[in-house]
Amino acid sequence: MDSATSEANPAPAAGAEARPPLLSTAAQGLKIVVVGGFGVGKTTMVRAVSEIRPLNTEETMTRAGEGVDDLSAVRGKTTTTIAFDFGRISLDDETVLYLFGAPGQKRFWFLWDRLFAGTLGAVVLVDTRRLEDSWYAIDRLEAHGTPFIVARNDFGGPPHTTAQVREALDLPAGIPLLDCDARSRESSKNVLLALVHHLYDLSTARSAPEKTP
Ligand SMILES: Nc1nc2c(ncn2[C@@H]2O[C@H](COP(=O)(O)OP(=O)(O)OP(=O)(O)O)[C@@H](O)[C@H]2O)c(=O)[nH]1
Ligand SMILES: [Mg+2]
Repeated sequence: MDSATSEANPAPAAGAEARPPLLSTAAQGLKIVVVGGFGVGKTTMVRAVSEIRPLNTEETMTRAGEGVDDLSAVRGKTTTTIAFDFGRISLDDETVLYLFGAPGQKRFWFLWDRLFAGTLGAVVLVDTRRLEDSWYAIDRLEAHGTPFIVARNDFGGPPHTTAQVREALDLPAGIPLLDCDARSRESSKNVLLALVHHLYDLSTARSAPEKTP
């Protein structure tokens, strides 16, 4: 990696305003993390949906990473996240999501536990060509008790059925699994909406009065 931190943040996604102020009606801010293995599209997703210019801590990958980083499935990838990505999206007049994209390389995984502090929910991005790369993310979230959903990012991998992906990830039936294209604002926003609905369902189930036998 180069020693200089990249400050070349790209412009917000097409359709996003340059820097809209936070709505005065915004009543709840939810911290959400996007996790998953190396190069599954975490930074891409935060960039695609953020309505503010996203903060990215990207470094150029150099030959120093040879033999350490497995680039076989991410040919053409030239940068990697070394700390985290940050973005913001207003889902409606009241709900604002603060998005944190985790670094995917193993040597930065020690940062994850800090990143999970105060997190209400997570998106686990997976690439079906290498599902095993996202096992660690699921393990950590389960250990933290952080609710999550899984989004299958479309890299043109093998056409696994949903059941096959669930089995490979050992995913309980109650955890939503959906398809997405992290490069698309609309598709990524749908993933975040699915997560918020999942969080809402979980909190409704928790607050429902227990049935007496
Ligand atoms: N075909 C395809 N390519 C994608 C998709 N999402 C991201 N990419 C590409 O995949 C590469 C990796 O994306 P990143 O967003 O850097 O992945 P990351 O998970 O943040 O990577 P690390 O931070 O290094 O772990 C980039 O070149 C993206 O343009 C997708 O849905 N389909
Ligand atoms: Mg990244």
